[in-house]
Amino acid sequence: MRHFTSVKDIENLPAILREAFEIKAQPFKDELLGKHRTMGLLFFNSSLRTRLSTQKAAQNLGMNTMVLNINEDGWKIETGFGVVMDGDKAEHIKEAAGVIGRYCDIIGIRSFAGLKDREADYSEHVLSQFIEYAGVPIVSMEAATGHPLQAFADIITIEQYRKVPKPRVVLTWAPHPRALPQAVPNSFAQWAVAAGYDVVVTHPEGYELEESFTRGATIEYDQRKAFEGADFVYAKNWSSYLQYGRILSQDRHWTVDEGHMALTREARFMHCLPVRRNMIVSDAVIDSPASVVIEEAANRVVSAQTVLKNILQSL
Ligand code: SN0
Repeated sequence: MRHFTSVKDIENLPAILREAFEIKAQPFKDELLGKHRTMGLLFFNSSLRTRLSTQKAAQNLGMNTMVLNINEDGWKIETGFGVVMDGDKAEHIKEAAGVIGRYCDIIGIRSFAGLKDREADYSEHVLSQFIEYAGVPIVSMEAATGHPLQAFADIITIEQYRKVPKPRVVLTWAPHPRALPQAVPNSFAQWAVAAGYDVVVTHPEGYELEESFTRGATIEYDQRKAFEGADFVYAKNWSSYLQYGRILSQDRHWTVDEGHMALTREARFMHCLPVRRNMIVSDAVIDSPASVVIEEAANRVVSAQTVLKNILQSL
C-alpha cells in the first residue's frame, strides 16, 4: 500500500481484516518495523481519537511521531494556485508539503470539508496536493469526502460483534445543531457495502449522499422500517449533499432512543464520536450494554496500525 485515502486502496478487505485481528491480539509484534521512521500528523481541524490513536499506532510500530496543528501552530496555508498571497496566509501548500515530506516518511492529514463549494470539497484538493508535492505516502485522517481510518475501525468492530454472516447494518442520519461533513457516512456506507453486509441508509429526504458512496446500499426514508431487524445501528449527522452544506432538518424524532432500538434484532449501537448526547442518541441507549462506541474507538488504533504496517512494508 502506498497511500491510504479510501477503501479503494485496500486490495483484499478480508485479508486485511484478518491482519487487523492479528495486530489487535499482538500489538507489539512489529515494534521494530518503523525504527528510524517518522510519521507526521497534520491537523487542519480538531481531533481527539484520530490524534491519539494514530500516534499510538505509529509508536507501536516503533515510529517517531510529530504532530502539527496547521493554521494554529504553523503558518496559515494557501491551497489555491496562482493566488497573489497578500492576505493572512503566509505559506503555500506546495512548499509546506515538500518540506514536511523531507522530515517524514509517512504523513497523515486531517482536512475537513469547507461545506461551501461542493466541487472543491469533492475534488479532495488538499489530499491530492500533498500526494503530489510531499513525495511520501499520505494517510487520510478524515478529509473532505471520507474518513477511511474510522470506517476501517467500524468494520473491525462489526466483525468483532456480529452473530450472523451477513448482518443488517443500518446507517441512520440523526439531528445536530451544526452543519457537519458527509465524510464519515460516505466512508461507512462504502466500507460496509465492500464488507458484504446488508446495508440500509436511512435519512430524511434531501439528505441523499453522493451516489458512488452508497452504491449497493438500500435507501429507506422511513427510519422505523429501516431499523426493523437491524443487527447494527450506526448513527451520524451530516449536512445535505444535494443542497450542499445545508441543514434541512433538526427533527428530534430521528434521535436514536430505546423505542428505535426495540425495533431491531438486539442491535449494537455505533457512533464514530464525538457524539452529542440526546441529539444523536439518548443517554439510555449510549449508556446501555448495546452501545459499543468505546470499543469502536479502541479499534481506531488497530485500523491505523494495520494501515501504517502495510505502508511501512512497501517503503
Ligand atoms: C466530525 C464530522 O466529520 O462529523 C468528526 C467526526 C469524526 N465531527 C464534528 O465535527 C462534530 C462537531 C460537533 O460540534 O459536534
